Amino acid sequence: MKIDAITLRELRLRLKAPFETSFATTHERRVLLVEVHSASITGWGEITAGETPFYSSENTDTSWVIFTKFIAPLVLGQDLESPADVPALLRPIRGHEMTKAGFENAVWDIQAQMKCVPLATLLGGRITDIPCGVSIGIHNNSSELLKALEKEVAAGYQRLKLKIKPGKDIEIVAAVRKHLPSVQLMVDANSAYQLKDADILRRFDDYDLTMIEQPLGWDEIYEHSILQRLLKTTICLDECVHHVRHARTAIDLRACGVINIKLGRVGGHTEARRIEELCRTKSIPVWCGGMLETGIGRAHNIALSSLPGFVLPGDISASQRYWDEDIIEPEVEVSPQGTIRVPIAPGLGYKVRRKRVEESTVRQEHFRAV
Ligand code: OSB
Ligand code: MG
Repeated sequence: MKIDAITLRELRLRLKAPFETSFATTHERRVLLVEVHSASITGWGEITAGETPFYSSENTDTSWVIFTKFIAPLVLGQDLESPADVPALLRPIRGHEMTKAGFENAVWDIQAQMKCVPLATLLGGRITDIPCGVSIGIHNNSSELLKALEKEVAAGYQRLKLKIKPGKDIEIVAAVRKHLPSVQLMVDANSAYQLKDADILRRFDDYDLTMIEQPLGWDEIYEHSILQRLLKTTICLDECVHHVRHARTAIDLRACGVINIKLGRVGGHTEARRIEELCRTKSIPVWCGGMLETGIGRAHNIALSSLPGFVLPGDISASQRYWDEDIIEPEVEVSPQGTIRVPIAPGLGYKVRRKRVEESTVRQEHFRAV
């Protein structure tokens, strides 16, 4: 498939409600969408970088620069045999996984459409209804938090993930556990603790959490291996894992018992599949994380989650939890059992609401092969 042209857009999309983590509060997303044109087919990808460099070094502004100055010139006019060739093509660019993934995933969408199969099938997916959880931002009012959690459980979501930070941790988890004694519950610290906080983190062992996500430094696999020996609760790594070699290091050091695979953070479907396969062979369960994506990023997450290693509920929830109106149709919906049906239409399996995309676009650049 020849890469004939690309359109890069920045969209502004207001979240239905602000989302607070240990590192930032997001009110409005600045999302970059990648539209790749090959002959008469259009594929879509989303760059999942945040607005700030507080989750990872990438952010909307660095992604724009890396894409326009380095990725577009490298890929335009290339004739690819497979989307799995994209990582080698982009290898000269170090890091910037989320930016690369925006392009690579669009190429996967094109390949699935060319073969007239759902993207999930092209990736090797077998799960037809993926289990879903929700990620709940830090709340300042605990009765509001409990109400929000009840609502999610009533909607069917199979597990709750609470964002935590120092000072907003043990008491909150204790209150939630008392209120919802049997729910699958986990916490995500987004690297807000240090090894010297091990005594605090050990107190989570009393609340039957399915896991604690990324308590320590964003690039600290080794210290997580020390912490894991001190905790009963399973550690799940998020920020630390950018490729399959990080995953292998973490597993071999016993730094975690679970890995959150985020498509952007690992550079796209090719690397995500490698990590899924490694984890499956090593009996490490995985789940698909989220980055407050629009429907396009969400559709890619759903396709990825159909792979057999994705046995735990992911942070993939309904469009309506994030947006008044998503940019795809149908919007992503969750069944009363807390599952999302993997679409069976070719490609991403959702239509892009072009009008909504265009209305939300604040800048765009078009690249054409010469
Ligand atoms: O750590 O998983 C995270 C959102 C932005 C940045 C990091 C994270 C998150 C989430 C939200 O937890 C997941 C979602 O619902 O998209
Ligand atoms: Mg996380």
